[in-house]
Amino acid sequence: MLIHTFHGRTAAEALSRARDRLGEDACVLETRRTTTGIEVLVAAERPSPPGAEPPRVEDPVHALWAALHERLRAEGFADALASRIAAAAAARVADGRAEAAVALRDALAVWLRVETADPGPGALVLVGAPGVGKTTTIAKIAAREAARRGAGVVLASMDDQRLGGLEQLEATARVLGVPFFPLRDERDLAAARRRAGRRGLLLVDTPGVSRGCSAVLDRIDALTRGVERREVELLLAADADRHAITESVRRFARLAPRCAGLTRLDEAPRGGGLLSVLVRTGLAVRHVSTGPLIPDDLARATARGLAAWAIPHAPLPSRPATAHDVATKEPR
Ligand SMILES: Nc1nc2c(ncn2[C@@H]2O[C@H](COP(=O)(O)OP(=O)(O)OP(=O)(O)O)[C@@H](O)[C@H]2O)c(=O)[nH]1
Ligand SMILES: [Mg+2]
Repeated sequence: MLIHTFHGRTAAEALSRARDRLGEDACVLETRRTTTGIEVLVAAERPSPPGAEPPRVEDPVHALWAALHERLRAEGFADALASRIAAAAAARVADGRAEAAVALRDALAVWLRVETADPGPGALVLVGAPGVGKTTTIAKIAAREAARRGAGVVLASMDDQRLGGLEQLEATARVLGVPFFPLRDERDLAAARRRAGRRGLLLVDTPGVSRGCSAVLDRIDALTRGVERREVELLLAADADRHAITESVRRFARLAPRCAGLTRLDEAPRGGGLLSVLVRTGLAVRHVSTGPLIPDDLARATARGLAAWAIPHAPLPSRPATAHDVATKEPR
């Protein structure tokens, strides 16, 4: 892949030059304002053959839309969303009001929903596919909520199927100095809820629900449905593919998740697939996890932070996300 730079008074003019020279394969990486106009950084798979007829550019804004659309597709965005975002961004980029990545992020952020309310008081139940990061994330949330609230945080786990499932969280609870309850039946749940108190927060870890394993889902639903002020947060792993994420949203829909938590942002090579599913399903995001460390790698989601994570300034090499990139600070 070769990188070229083109100048113009406007981005449309610079891009038109790029298209004349490199043809439709050219992909805009960046637009920058300079003292004399706009500079466009363009990647092309191969140089145009010497003497080749330059391709005609009929509409520079359309050409810009096509380049932005292509770039979003390369970041994993679904076609329909990529079209809309590129359309919203193209006009701003074409007349020099914003550079490409900023215009795309702004256009994407409008479509993303975030849950700004803190969890609780009540019970927060974390659910998700096996290995998505439920136990790690609930431990991070417990550490943060214990620091924020001071008291009234209780950890509980329904994960008695996996060897060591309960012990893992019990050990975390000991370190954090919060009570822990294994949940086998309604009586355990009622006791844990009482311990948290009316204004407290009960955090419930659940076993992973595999595809087609509705018995585990039934058990989670049956046990937690009656608990006062239940909130379900569905964890989605950012490094899973778009179809697996869509299937996971469908699988857990019957628990009526209030919001999603996103894990493994640090491991995902591209973010477009995940965000496309979120936009299509209208799920709001509350927590984002950017690494395995407890309690460090957890933050509250912001639409702009998520957009910046999914549309990096330079698509190659990919840049690992940090909690700082994708989040705001927890409210004190
Ligand atoms: N890189 C990275 N690793 C993570 C993240 N969250 C969790 N992990 C790791 O992923 C692995 C699985 O995490 P768990 O918290 O046990 O996942 P789980 O959903 O509880 O798994 P099951 O209970 O078996 O369904 C562990 O090695 C965690 O350290 C994250 O955001 N980024
Ligand atoms: Mg677990």
